[in-house]
Amino acid sequence: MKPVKNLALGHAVLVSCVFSLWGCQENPKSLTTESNPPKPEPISVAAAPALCDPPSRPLGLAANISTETKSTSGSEPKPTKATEGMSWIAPGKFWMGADDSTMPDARPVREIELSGYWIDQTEVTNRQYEAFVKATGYKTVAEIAPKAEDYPGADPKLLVPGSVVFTPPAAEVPLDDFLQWWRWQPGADWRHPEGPESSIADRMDHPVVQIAYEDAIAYAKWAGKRLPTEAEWERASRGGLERQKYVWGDELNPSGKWMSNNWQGGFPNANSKVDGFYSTAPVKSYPANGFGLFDMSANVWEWCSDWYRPDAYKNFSAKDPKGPADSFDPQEPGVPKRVHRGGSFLCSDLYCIRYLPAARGKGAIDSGANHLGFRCVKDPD
Ligand SMILES: [Ca+2]
Ligand SMILES: [Ca+2]
Repeated sequence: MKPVKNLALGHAVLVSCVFSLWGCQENPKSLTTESNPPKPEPISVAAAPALCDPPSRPLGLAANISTETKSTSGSEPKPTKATEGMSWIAPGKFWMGADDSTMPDARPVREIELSGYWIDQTEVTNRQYEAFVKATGYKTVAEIAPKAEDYPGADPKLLVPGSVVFTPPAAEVPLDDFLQWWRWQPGADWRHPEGPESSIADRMDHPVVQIAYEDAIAYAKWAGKRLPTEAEWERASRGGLERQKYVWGDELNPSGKWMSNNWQGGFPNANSKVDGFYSTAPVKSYPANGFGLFDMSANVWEWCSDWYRPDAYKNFSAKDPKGPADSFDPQEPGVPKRVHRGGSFLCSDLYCIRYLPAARGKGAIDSGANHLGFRCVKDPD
């Protein structure tokens, strides 16, 4: 199979983004940690960076929980080989979004009706992605060098295959500069999530990462599936609960347990791993939600098919919304972005608390990272 690299954007957005963020400096390490950094404090939405997006506080929604509107029509289609490992989400309505001032892009809260669909119970794993690559010979975006003609003025030494990798600083740093913990890493790709010296050999049941949007699309087509819309993803994540803070309910640690793989301790330098994992965890390491779905909160962010706009919900269709017709991120105008959902192992109460069902993320379509993967959905026959 011919490697897919036909998006005009290709690596352009990522690399140009990286270049612009680094001020086109040849040595991004010149952006060093302050010798005496102030104690980190949650930063404002306005100051939020692009890669982890706005931090926010817990939703604080009232506990007057109602139950999701159940399906009133149709019966569950019979599982087949094609839907193995998937849960059926029956036709029905749910409340989408959050009335929270720290997440203005999740407003207004809307009642949305969805047709039924199947959804993967887990994030796509390295084992599953390897099967796809072995069957097709597919090469991911991160494995293909950017073309010099696409990057006038770029340092040729940086025009090599690679991706973005989280790298913790040695000490506390101000939280308004994500270049303190993100770096461009030549040789980073899905087989080498943190760079050429890293491996997935002991992570075959972890979610695949370093996946750009077109890499997720290519897998989904091969599997006879597609990416979820944002509405499909959010309804599935809520597991039948309505307006609760977390995908498992309204309490962060029921019975003292951590219910998802996020980040505890000081961000970004001191992960105490109270939940058991520093970076990705094997899928199904935490309890499933009410729909039998795992890791709908954190572990890795997941691509959705919607273009990202902060005002998307205002114009959502009441039934089966597919998202806006184009993309606009005020933080990076001109960079086409699709929606990410669910948060990741980097989500912290101190920074980027977005392992919440209503929280939205977004990313340049050609940009993978080592905290970004996906899962698929499938329409009934
Ligand atoms: Ca963790
Ligand atoms: Ca996830």
